Amino acid sequence: MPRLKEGVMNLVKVLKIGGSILTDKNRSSIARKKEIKRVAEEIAQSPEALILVHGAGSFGHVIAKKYGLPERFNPEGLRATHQSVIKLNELVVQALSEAGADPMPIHPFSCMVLKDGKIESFALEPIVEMVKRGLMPVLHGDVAMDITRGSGIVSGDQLVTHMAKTMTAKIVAIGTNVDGVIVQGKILSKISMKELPSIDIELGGGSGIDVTGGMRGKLLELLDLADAGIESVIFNACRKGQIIKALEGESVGTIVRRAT
Ligand code: IP8
Repeated sequence: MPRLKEGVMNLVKVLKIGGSILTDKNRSSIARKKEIKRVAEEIAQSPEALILVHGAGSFGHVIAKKYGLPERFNPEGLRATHQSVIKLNELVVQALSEAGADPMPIHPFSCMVLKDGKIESFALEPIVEMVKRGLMPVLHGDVAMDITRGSGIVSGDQLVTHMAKTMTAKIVAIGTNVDGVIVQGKILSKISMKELPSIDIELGGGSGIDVTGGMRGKLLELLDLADAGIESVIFNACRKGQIIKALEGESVGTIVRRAT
């Protein structure tokens, strides 16, 4: 039996790797295999108490849009999108395991429900047990059942904030393909809810097709998390070495902090 890692739940780290890093966001279901391998190798160097979430990229957004999700309840669209994001998750899990980590896939569609687009409940026990036994849960943006709307989409960013809050994560790092929150050409070193109104117009939707709100959606999730007392960092995971730095709490990108 694997040894129970005492105290590990006090050290939980939640890392998200955006779908635009792992896939070509404009072309349906095209994985960037070299990038997946590089990202996996970096993550495998700092795997302790880590919960990994990855975006859906073109394995999710393009297909969801084609079927009119999340606005329409469409069983075929739900199934096709879910099966597609699972394929990306398999590639990530495989790369992590080849890099020497002990990843386990978690498909949110089967273990959570939304209410009005927000996470209402999530079966966290398996994730907690995995972390305690040294396994790395690997979750992804997914379609989900919604108790008021029928169905919806749960973004990787929602999963990150939900897990970071419920597990009081020590480190929350969001890897994107930009250097952080950029306003008037400059990377902000810090941002809080107070600054949001003045920069709102500049927050584009990100590149490619995105049904979950791009940088703006991401920031809103993280600002809420910051106001619940958990800081996070948005950084560029395309730059070699940044993932490890972010996981070790070094300064990379923009820190999302509580409004003072
Ligand atoms: O890429 C979106 O997750 P995200 C999930 O983390 C789907 O925003 C199915 C489009």
